[in-house]
Amino acid sequence: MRGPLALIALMAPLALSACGDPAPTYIDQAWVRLSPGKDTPSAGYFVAHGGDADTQLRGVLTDYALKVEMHESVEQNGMMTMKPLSSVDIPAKGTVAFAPGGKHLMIWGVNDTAIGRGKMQLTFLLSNGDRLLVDAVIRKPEAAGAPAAMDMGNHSGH
Ligand SMILES: [Cu+2]
Repeated sequence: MRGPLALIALMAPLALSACGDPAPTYIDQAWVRLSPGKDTPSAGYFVAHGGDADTQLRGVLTDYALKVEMHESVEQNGMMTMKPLSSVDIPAKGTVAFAPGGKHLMIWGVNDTAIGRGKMQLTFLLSNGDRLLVDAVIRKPEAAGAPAAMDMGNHSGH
């Protein structure tokens, strides 16, 4: 009986470290479609990749804008509107895309320093306590390759 017990004793720390170090949730492909006017919000997009465990995105912060909200564009009675999201599920091993016409970030007052650099750091807050720091590329309206509308402009028009 000594053999198997010794083996188990050796394996236990390995199993524990595997448990304590799961594949993390991560964010990539982050970009911001800069609003053409200072008074209208810009829109932000990214892709969240779930790790080994389910989690939720609870919010997004940045030092480079006045305010960030999570929104979803939805069709209601044939009209596109958007509603704020307080949290978004990121299932284990799943992929959640914030993309034009669907979920998006609404970003007010992107600051000139970030615009000059062409990128801004966003902090994604997860329900498991993790904070993910991600650089989002800032695309000027004329370079975004889309008519200046969609997720920008006033809040009713989408
Ligand atoms: Cu919005």
